Amino acid sequence: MARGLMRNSRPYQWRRSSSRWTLVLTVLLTLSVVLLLLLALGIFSLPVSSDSSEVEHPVERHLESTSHAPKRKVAHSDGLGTRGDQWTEVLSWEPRAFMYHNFLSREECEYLIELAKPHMEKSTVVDSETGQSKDSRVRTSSGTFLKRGQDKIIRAIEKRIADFTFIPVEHGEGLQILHYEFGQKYEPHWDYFLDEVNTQNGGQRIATLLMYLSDVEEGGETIFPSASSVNISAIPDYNELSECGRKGLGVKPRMGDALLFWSMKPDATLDELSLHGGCPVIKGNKWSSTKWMRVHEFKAY
Ligand SMILES: O=C(O)CCC(=O)C(=O)O
Repeated sequence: MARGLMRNSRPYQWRRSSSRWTLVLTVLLTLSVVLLLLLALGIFSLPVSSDSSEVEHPVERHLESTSHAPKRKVAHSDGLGTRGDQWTEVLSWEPRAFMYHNFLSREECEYLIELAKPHMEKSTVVDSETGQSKDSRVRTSSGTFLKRGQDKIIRAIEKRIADFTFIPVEHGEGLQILHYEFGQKYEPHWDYFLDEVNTQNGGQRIATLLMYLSDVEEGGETIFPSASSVNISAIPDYNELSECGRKGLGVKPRMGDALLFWSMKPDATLDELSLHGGCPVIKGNKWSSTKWMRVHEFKAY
C-alpha cells in the first residue's frame, strides 16, 4: 500500500510543478503579446539611445513636415547656445537658392565675429585672367579666413553645413568672415572661377552657403539680379528691401539665417543665373560668413 502511495505521489508532484510552469509561460507570453501590441500601435516606444544630445535633425524635421518620410533620429553635432525654430524656404529654382532659418545660434554668430575681429583686412577679388587676388572697388568690405576645423565650434558648424548641403566637410574652403560698414558692398559677381589656377585644388566651386551673423537695419541685402521670374509678392520682407535689394531677388540679412545657392546646375554646367552681390549697407553694420564648397576634396593647408 505504502509502495502504491509512493508510486502515485511522483506523477502528482510532477503534474503540480508542470502546471506552475505552464502558468508562468502563459503569463510571459501574454505580456509579450501585449508589449508587441503597444509597440505596434505606437503607444509605447523603446529608448534608442541614452544620449540626451541626440535630437531630431532640422533638415529631417523639415522633410517630415512636408512629406511622409519615416521619422528617424540622427546625432546632433554640438555647437554653441540654443537655436530658434529651424525651417527651410525655397527662394528660387533659377538659380537654385534656399534659406535655412536659424542655422546658427546668436552665440555662434557672436563667437565667429569675435574670432575674426583682430584679423580683418580689406577684401580682395580674384583676377579672372591670372587667378591672383587683387584689390578692387567692386568689393569694399573687410574680411578674414578661418582655418577649416580650426576648433570644436567651427567643426560643429562645418559638420552642420555638410549635413544641410550633402557636400562633405572636406570639400569646403575655410570659413570667410566678412564685415560691411556704411556704404560698403560687393558688386554682382559669380563665385565660380573662370581661370585654371583656382580650380587646381578641389575643382570648381559648386555651391555657396552665406550665413548672416548680424541683422542689418537698412540695405546690405544679398541680391540675385538675374534670377528668373521673380514674383515680388513671394519675396519675404519685400517692403523692407532697399532700392538695390529690389533689383532682382533680394534677401534681407537676419542674424543666424543661412542662404544656400548653387553655382553649378545638376548637369554640372555653370549656372550664370547664380550672379549675386551684396547691396551697400545704408544703416547699421553687416557681418556674414561665407562657406564655398568645391566639386572635389579641397586640401586645406
Ligand atoms: O555679402 C553678401 O551678401 C554677398 C557675399 C558674396 O557674394 C560672397 O561672399 O561671395
